[in-house]
Amino acid sequence: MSNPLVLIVMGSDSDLPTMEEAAKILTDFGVPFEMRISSAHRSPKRTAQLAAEAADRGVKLIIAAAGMAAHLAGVIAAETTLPVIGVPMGGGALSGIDALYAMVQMPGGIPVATMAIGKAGAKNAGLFAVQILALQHPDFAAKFVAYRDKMAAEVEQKDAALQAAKAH
Ligand code: RP5
Repeated sequence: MSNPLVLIVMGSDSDLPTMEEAAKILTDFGVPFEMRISSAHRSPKRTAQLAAEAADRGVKLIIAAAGMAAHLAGVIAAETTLPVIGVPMGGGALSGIDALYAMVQMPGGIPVATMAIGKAGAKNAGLFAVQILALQHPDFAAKFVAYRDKMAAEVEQKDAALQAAKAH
């Protein structure tokens, strides 16, 4: 995509199935985004360059996903003044707790808005990105309100189905 508002960077192609959850949300809301694979450890120079150039390309925020010793979001945050949303990947010997701790424990001065581990975090990263963009894009704001209303209606429907099943 030539003019992405959101840049999704992940440390490995093994993160892609999880990060598709963020991509799905951005696609549903009509947010232009770009997905890249770049590692804080395996390709540090390219990662730094991606982050440093993002703002000049029109990107408004970056979603960074990594597992294990997950430095990607912090490294990216250090190279840009754009807001960075971090998604710790599950898996590995410590099931994502390692990535969560690495990502969430940023030293004061360089924030990373860290989401939950895995697919829920990836989905919420997409939604959080929409919320930030909605501050300046009324169309995204309207879609976000509709999304929330739909979610609430679905819960009510599920409750109604439960009550109906119990009545039999
Ligand atoms: C991290 O190491 C990646 O973000 C990935 O979650 C994890 C494992 O990478 P692979 O060995 O599967 O490429 O840098």
